[in-house]
Amino acid sequence: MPEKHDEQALAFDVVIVGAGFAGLYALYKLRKAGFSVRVLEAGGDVGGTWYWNRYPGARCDVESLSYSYSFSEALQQDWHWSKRYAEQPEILSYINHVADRFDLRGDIEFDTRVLRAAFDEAANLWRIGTNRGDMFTARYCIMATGSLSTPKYPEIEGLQDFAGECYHTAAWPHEGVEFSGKKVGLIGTGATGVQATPVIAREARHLTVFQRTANFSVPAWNRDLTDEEEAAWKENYAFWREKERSTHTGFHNEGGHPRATKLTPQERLATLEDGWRKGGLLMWNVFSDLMTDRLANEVTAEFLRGKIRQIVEDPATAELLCPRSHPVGSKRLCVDSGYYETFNRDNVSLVDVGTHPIKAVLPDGLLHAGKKHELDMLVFATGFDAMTGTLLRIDVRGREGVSLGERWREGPQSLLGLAVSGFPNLFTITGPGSPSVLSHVLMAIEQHVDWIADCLCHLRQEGLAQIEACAEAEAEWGAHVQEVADGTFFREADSWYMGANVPGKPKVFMPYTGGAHKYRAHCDDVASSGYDGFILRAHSTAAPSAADA
Ligand code: N01
Repeated sequence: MPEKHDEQALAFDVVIVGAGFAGLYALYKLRKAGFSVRVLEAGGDVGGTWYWNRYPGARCDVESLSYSYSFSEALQQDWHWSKRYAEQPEILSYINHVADRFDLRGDIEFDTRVLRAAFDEAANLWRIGTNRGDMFTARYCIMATGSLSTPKYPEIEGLQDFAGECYHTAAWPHEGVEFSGKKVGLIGTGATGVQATPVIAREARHLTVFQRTANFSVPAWNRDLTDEEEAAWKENYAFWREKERSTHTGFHNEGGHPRATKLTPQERLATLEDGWRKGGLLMWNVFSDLMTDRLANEVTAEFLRGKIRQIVEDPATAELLCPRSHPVGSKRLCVDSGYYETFNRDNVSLVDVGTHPIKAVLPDGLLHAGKKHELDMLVFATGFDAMTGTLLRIDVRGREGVSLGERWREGPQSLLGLAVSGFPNLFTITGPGSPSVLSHVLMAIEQHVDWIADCLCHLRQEGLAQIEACAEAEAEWGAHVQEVADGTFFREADSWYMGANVPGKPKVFMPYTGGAHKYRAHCDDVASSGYDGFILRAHSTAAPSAADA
């Protein structure tokens, strides 16, 4: 560990912010390529999302044999996944195993939150300040800060006055939470709330779920993996990885889905039943035109509403759980384990807070529609300031001291979700404008890290000092991202993809919907063209000119 405040000891080729899946792989890759690297991590250990989100029922909705690093064949072969969808503790053990296996911890500073990162033009360095009073310097700064890493709390009067226990699912106590004998109120019915509800309901004296918007959810049918399934992957990992890289979403089981409009009503129903039986996110692809054809979407929505009515015994509760405000898939599809069944329990009630919002938090409960709900515990499954929230909480300043917050006042602008004009030698992993959260995110992370590592090697080899996104190319890419999203139903939901869950946040559709496979090919073309759309400079200069390009 370097001596604090020792400038020499805090100078690196690369500083990476975050030690989740992205930061760890970036450290591994760049260190192997011969760069000196330091990772700064706010948490007490590795894991990112999987370090913080320890709420009951937390689980991955991408199949575990797929949701793992592909960069090491030996790692793929050695690691044993127990379930079709891995639960949070198992994923965190995997991440810890990776950190130990590749000896990564020695280059990570834990409990270190980055507060500011400023580009020093004269020195051609990033100066990165932390909550511990240290100032790191690096030629390159990589933000591996995650897309869903700043918890969002609800704006409800009296929140601070609650006298009982109060938790956000994304900041869950490491020692766990005791629900038994308690009256628990859960706010939020997105992917997190849907996972937590059945588990809390089994333990609590009473669970009240406060629902503002009903969401579509499909069963995970989670189960133990068989030896045969594991062997089938392990014998052919290279094949499965190639398959993942060739699909729109990065999922190995995507492809060959029919257009609903080409099927008879009976065939559509059979396809939907098959999708339900298989379960999981595959339902997002059940029809290839689900996100572009109204009939395909409405047929699927009605099918899913029918399933809710079959499962939930009380008709009024079933109707309340039926989503109507948005097309299927325009908000992240939830994947559950007994969510709808939970509302048949005597100790569970559902309260609609969409028609009338929660009025106030009281010391011993919630006030809603003139009624007091007495509670011992409040659980917020209220999501995140997604995609930009964590980046903008850091005071990032590029050339001429311009802040990222100012640059993104009207919404994020980024070239490929990788770099921002005016911020040389700064990279974002799975940033806005890349497929990131709409794809298999580990694939997306590996693709970005590989691209950045190749880029840094190229700069080193060519003796170049800087790379910066060109403003015109950035604007062109941003327009393309919006245009592709316009051709889908994604904009029709007030989702976190749109920034709609955070009051005052610009409503801009942030991820790239054009397909992970096409995006990957485009990034490869950019690199092989000599970084078309980027400005490469031999020396640090002030403002770029056309002659630099
Ligand atoms: O967050 P969300 P999340 N009063 O924003 C409600 C990933 N993920 O943590 O819809 C009442 O989706 C809000 O209501 P509304 C996945 O990508 C993956 O659940 O805004 N309610 C909504 O119901 C996912 O999409 C896994 O009207 C309030 C909920 O809180 C992303 O993380 C597991 C409220 C927030 O839902 C985020 O999911 C879990 C208020 N004042 C998550 N404010 C995997 O399986 C907010 N809400 C890998």
